[in-house]
Order: sequence, then structure tokens, then C-alpha cells
Amino acid sequence: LNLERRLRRALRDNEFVLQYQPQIDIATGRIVGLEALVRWQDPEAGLVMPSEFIPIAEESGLIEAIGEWVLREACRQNQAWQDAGLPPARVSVNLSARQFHRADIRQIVLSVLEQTRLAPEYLEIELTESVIMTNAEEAAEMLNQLHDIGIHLTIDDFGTGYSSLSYLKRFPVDRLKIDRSFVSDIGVSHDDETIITAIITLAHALNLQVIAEGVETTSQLDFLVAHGCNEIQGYLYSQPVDHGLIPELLSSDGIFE
Ligand code: G
Ligand code: G
Ligand code: NA
Ligand code: MN
Repeated sequence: LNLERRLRRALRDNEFVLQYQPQIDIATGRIVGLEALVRWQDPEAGLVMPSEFIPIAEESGLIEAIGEWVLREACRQNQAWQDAGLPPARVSVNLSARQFHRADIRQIVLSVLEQTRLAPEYLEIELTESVIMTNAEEAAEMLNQLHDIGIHLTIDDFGTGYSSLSYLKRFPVDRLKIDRSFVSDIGVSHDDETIITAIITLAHALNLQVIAEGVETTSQLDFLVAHGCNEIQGYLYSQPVDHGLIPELLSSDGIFE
């Protein structure tokens, strides 16, 4: 069976699962967000990572159905944690180019929030810099539609694309996520350290928050703290974990106090 047909079957048979990776507020040391990361639990091959199936899903258009499942499942799960009395945190969902450019994306998000009863402030959508800058005029319109719902918007993989600063100012986004290629070069490349501090300065000047991804070491953390980064995500705190482990993480005290 080719991959596309197997993916179609996986969707029908409910074989996709979500892992979540915590996002930590540096000021409080507490989990403020959970990034939902999709995996395919293939009965034959085992756990399949998104790099192996997202490109085909994107090409075939199946990403629209898979992405909608991810969005609904992440919102449903987050509301269930809140209903269980756990400290609330945003859930972050990655949106592919194809989903973002659907004419009805606002309606899909609205109906998922309504069905799951999740308050919009607890949903964040991550869009890569290249997706939104490829057609910035259209993106501005889509971002405004999503922002009006009251959800949070983050530009993912920031620094790897070509951001127009004038658009950055106009886009109703809340946060920039510094790409992990820069974070991994802290202590290695002075140029990449300079890019990180420039991104943080730029973001704060535009009233945006900054999250760094791929934080693996305390020296990377120390550098980011010293330069005013707001949130961190990475193996230093936690790998992406199965949903069953999230209640324990949410209810534990912060880590940096
Ligand atoms: O999960 P992993 O840590 O291997 O992520 C690899 C890539 O897959 C990341 O770029 C991530 O943004 C992407 N990815 C993970 N989950 C989703 C998803 O639900 N939708 C989309 N479009 N991309 C995802
Ligand atoms: O930017 P993107 O959405 O692709 O980021 C998610 C990906 O990053 C996932 O594949 C996740 O497993 C991976 N990831 C998360 N934290 C770390 C980390 O600290 N180091 C590395 N190398 N990868 C990480
Ligand atoms: Na992401
Ligand atoms: Mn990223």
C-alpha cells in the first residue's frame, strides 16, 4: 500500500496520537504552554514521526483532515485537563500552509472551540515564518481573522525565513519562537548569539513575547535568561511526552524557583 493510502486508513482507524512538549515561563518556572506534536501509531511499523508522513500528507491534501483532528484532539484534551482541576496552560497547535490558506479556517477553529468548550485564550496556533511570509498580504488577512477569535498566534522557526519587518509590525501575532538552529549554537557561534539577542530586542520593541525551542543545556538557558527571553521549550525541561504524563507535569511545582 502506498503511504497516502495508509495515511487515509490511519485517519479512519484513529491511529494518530498526540504527544505534548511543555513550554516554561522563565519568570515563574511554570508550564504555560504545551505544544501538540502528532505521531502515527502504525500497528505494523510502530510510532511514526511527523517528518516521515507530514510531507506526503501535505502533498496529497490529507493534512487538512489530519490537522483538523490534531486541533480538535488538542483542544478536547486541554479542556479535559482543566475540567480535572489541573492548572491551566495553553495548547499550541502547528498549522501547515495548506490548512492556513483554507478559506474556512476561522470557521473550523471556532467550531472546534465551541465543541470542546475550550476558551480561546487557551489555544495557540503556530505558523512558520516561511508560511506567513510567502504571501504576506493574504497572511495578514488570515491572521486577523484568527486573532479576532481571541486565540494566541506564534511565528514558529523564527529567524530561518525572510521576515519583512513592516509586516511583522502589522501582523497580530503574540510571540516569536526562535528556531532551534540558533539555540544549539549558543556558546558555539558568536553570530548566532547575536541573532538571538537581536530577535529578542526586536520582539520586545514590537511588544511580542519570545520563546526559544530546542533548549538542551543550562548554559543555553543561562544565555536566554540573561538576554530576556520569556519562555523556553526543549529537552532540558522535557521531551515531548504522552498525554498521560501531562497531569503530573502540570501539577508539579515550577523548576527554576
Ligand atoms: O514531532 P517532532 O518533534 O518530530 O516534529 C517534527 C516536525 O513536525 C516539526 O516541524 C513540527 O512542527 C511538525 N509537526 C508536528 N506535529 C504537527 C502537526 O500536528 N501539524 C503539522 N502541520 N506539523 C506538525
Ligand atoms: O519547530 P518544530 O515544530 O519542528 O519543533 C518540534 C520538533 O523539535 C520536534 O521534532 C521535537 O521533538 C523537537 N525538539 C523538541 N525539543 C528539542 C530539543 O531540545 N532538541 C532537539 N534537538 N529537538 C527538539
Ligand atoms: Na512548532
Ligand atoms: Mn520550530
